[in-house]
Amino acid sequence: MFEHPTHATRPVVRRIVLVAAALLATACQSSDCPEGEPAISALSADKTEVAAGGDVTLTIAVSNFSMTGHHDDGHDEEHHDEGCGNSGHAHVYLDSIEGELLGMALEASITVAIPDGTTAGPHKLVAQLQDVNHKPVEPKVTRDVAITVK
Ligand SMILES: [Cu+2]
Repeated sequence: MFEHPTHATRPVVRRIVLVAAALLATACQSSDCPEGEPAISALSADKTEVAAGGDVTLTIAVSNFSMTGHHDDGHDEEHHDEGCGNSGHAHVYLDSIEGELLGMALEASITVAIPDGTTAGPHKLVAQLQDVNHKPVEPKVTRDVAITVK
């Protein structure tokens, strides 16, 4: 008997969907596209006191987030897919996210310079997760570490 054409075409459609899913998975490895709520699980500085103009090296530990970079870092083009989610980098600000942007961390460690002229006393270095377009990950993920400027 004549079989309705949709019965014959359905397995082909399913195969195309599977191939497309496999290609997407290859273009964006699952380890680079973590799921779940992204977080900065730890933020530490290599020193607690620093002179204005001096350097501080921060170590940023993240969970459910992949440090893949951003759109204009000149590498890692395959990760510049909006659909990848939970990937990007971290901004480091002085005192608050409205404060001066000191640097962009593309990996777990970043050295930033405390600006000349920063007033002596207690300050904070604030790290915030950003997507590949330098937009804060929503809901916003920030963590700070206290430093004293001498
Ligand atoms: Cu950025």
